[in-house]
Amino acid sequence: MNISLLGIPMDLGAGRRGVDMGPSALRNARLAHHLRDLGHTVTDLGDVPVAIPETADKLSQQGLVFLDSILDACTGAYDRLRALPDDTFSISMGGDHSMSMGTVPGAARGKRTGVIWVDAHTDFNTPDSSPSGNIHGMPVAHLTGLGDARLAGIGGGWHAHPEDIVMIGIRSIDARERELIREHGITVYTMKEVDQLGITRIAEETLERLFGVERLHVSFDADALDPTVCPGVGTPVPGGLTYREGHLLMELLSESQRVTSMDIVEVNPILDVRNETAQVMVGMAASLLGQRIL
Ligand code: DIR
Ligand code: MN
Ligand code: MN
Ligand code: MN
Repeated sequence: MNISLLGIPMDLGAGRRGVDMGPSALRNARLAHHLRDLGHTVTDLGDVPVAIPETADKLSQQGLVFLDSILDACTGAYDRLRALPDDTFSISMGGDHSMSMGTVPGAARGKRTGVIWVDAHTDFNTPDSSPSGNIHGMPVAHLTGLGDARLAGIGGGWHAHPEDIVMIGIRSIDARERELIREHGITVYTMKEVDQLGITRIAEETLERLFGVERLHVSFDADALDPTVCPGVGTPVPGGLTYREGHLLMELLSESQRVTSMDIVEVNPILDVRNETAQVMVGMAASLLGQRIL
């Protein structure tokens, strides 16, 4: 398979600094090399230009911190991904999760696309519901067309259907965000369901639910995994996916041969221990792209 890597070195959407170094950390953990080992042809497209907090206009507009610069970065990512051939598998390397407002529509290429959101958080705040104003807590709401019209419009009118979104690993939701998730009927597998049902059943149900979509995108926030597995994240929440649960989910999605693109987000080398978090996330990508031991 042809795989394209795109870096979005952005930490404007997160409350803590450092995820702008995520793409470097993932390259350092030899993402391209591991994918080539699996027989893929890998092209690194380099990074999308992203402003830095020191020079960007922080001025929060209607509760949206760094709105203008995040819009520019997401639009840059959207344009790069949109221009790729349909059969190229894109991996977008973040960067904070606000980048997915550009990478998901870019990878969707105008088609009906299922979104598997692997995260400790639902990221379904709108500017009105957000307690922080941090845009990395808002990408999914904007992907469905809610919230700020500029952010919701990044994909040139493409939106995710709420029924095509499945979230896995969830264990942190803000009060008003919970109401929005219910109101819009988003499918959520919290850690309780992971414990009760197990990853195998969740993967089966997810693929069944997303049976009708043409494309399938996995957006993997490193904080979905337990902080003991991925310590290098800005908003760690205890009680996350184990190392094997993360791999099993990727392996089962890989077996389906239906996934067409991926984000790896929220890897924060400043908070990490010897680049472990990037290394774990490279392993997750390898499992999604067909790692076989036997
Ligand atoms: C929180 C934290 N729900 C917010 N969100 C995080 O600020 O909206 N998302 N950390 O990854
Ligand atoms: Mn997230
Ligand atoms: Mn998260
Ligand atoms: Mn729509």
